[in-house]
Amino acid sequence: MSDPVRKIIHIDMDCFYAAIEVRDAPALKDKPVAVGGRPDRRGVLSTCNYEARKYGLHSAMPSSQAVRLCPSLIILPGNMSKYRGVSHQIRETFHDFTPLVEPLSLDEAFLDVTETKECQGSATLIAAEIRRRIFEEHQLTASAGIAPNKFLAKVASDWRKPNGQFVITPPEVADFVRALPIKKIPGVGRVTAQKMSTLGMHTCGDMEAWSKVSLREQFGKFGERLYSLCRGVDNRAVQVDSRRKSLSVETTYPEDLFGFDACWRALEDLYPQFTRRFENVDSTLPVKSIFIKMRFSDFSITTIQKPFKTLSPEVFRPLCREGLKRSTLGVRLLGLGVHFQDEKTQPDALQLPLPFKEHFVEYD
Ligand code: TTP
Ligand code: MG
Repeated sequence: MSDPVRKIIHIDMDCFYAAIEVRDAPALKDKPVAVGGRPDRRGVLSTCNYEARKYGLHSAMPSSQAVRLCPSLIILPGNMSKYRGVSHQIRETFHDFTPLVEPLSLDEAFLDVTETKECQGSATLIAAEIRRRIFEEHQLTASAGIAPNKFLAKVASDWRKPNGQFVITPPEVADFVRALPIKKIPGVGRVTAQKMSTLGMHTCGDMEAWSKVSLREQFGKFGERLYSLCRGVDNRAVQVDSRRKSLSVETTYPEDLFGFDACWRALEDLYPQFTRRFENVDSTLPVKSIFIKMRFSDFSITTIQKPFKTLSPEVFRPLCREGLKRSTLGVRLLGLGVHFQDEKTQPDALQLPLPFKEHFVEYD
């Protein structure tokens, strides 16, 4: 017998950190507001409200560029413990509807409500009720996607942002994915999208014409996943015990990198992105090891790791040297990150200092 059709909700808070700041300082209402680092200290925006987005501002934009585009921008330093507190309370609300909750970061989670009896078992009504409660209890808005799997639910939660929800019912899946631009697929970044475009793939419908073997040839292991996703298929379960095993950031480069200097410069550029993600992570697990990932031009991957002692850009330097010894080919992708300790082992292992704490989902 085949499994019943699942009902998955993806909830994502709207401009989460900024929304909390505006809520707590009513004078900021209707003003462009960001949370992030100072423009004079090479800071970047963690996020900004929708008022600021009208000026083209977005997460990870250098704050100096942001104030040039929007001189009236108010940048606040942020308060992680407050955001964490709100996040945990919102999760409690999710648990009133299902035990199957998988938090992805402080402001996002998947819920499997296939067996939920509340709201006549309607996932659409459950999502609306959760958003209503979040607003009533926290004066914050959330957006939701409702679909038969995680991939589509995540795409759908972006469809009516902010403060909206969008449902994709099973009979609508085929038409929806056929028209879906490939850059909406989580894990497809700028470089991959560009490559797909040169191959004539602009929508999932275009990609459907490709065989699994050809997609694998072009995109490595990710190609196999793309084969399923472009058909709207994603069988991943909502994982309740989603204690993070690792956290990393990675980039595919428009041109292959050759030699230590080029790779090292690229890794130094990646490092601040890593620390930012770390700050948003909700993990209290200690770090076990640090690692670098390299994908060469033939798509082979190598990972170099060593036990964690301390965290700084410099500790990744010998790993970079080691990785480059493993191939003479150009490097098309670099990643760096940490593995977390299994909770059962070494409970007294080192904790990371506070500036380096959680969040990131890798689809690749
Ligand atoms: P997002 O959900 O990506 O963004 P958002 O909630 O601010 O806005 P949206 O309405 O588009 O969902 O991220 C959630 C929080 O994570 C965000 O408020 C701040 C933090 N964050 C960073 O610190 N750095 C980043 O690069 C990103 C993308 C998010
Ligand atoms: Mg959000």
